[in-house]
Amino acid sequence: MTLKLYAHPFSSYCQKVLVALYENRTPFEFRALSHENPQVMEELVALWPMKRFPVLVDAGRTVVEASIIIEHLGLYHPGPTHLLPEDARTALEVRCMDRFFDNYLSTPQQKIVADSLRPETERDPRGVADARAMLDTAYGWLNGIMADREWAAGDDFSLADCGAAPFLFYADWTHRIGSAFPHVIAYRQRLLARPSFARAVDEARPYRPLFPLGAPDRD
Ligand SMILES: N[C@@H](CCC(=O)N[C@@H](CS)C(=O)NCC(=O)O)C(=O)O
Repeated sequence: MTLKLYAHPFSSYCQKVLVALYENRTPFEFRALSHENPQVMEELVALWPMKRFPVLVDAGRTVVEASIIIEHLGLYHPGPTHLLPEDARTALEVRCMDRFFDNYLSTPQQKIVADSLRPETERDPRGVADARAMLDTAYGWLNGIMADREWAAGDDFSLADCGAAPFLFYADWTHRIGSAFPHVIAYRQRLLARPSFARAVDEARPYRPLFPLGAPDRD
């Protein structure tokens, strides 16, 4: 086995890569980050001083950033599910949607959660209000896009859906997707029913008590 993934099962960006690995049943070694095993965290920091995860090591080569890891898997370990279309123009739409989910769903969602972990005196209410407003704007835009699409970039499950799955999952827990956005709610349900993501969600269930805002009793 050449692949090692440094990751935590409850992390959204790690789930993004896990969905890609599970889609193609790609074998890998899960280097689970945990307080009980500081050596794995030390390995991660040595590989990637940014201390962000997931990080993939493929036969000694370090690959960082979830989207790049998924593209790397497609190039070096392809499987039946092509997460990046071969046609460059179709691939551009996939990458555009992937950027949308990272920048306008995950980033504000993480901002809200990270703020809740700060001491009261170091909180940033304005930043949190802006993040909530951005999530509402993102839900509205995505609702229009998903009105006539099954998956984020059209008919085929892609890289963009790998990120959309965990990001919409946690965004809804953080800032509820209102009934004004039925196409986003339906898309989130389709993602939850996708076996690759359902597996990632199930594997992360034991960690739900760790969700800083309190995990809702659903999903
Ligand atoms: N741009 C990175 C973001 C990765 C990221 O933010 N990962 C989170 C876990 S979901 C993390 O490393 N958190 C640790 C920290 O913020 O210290 C990617 O696409 O992989």
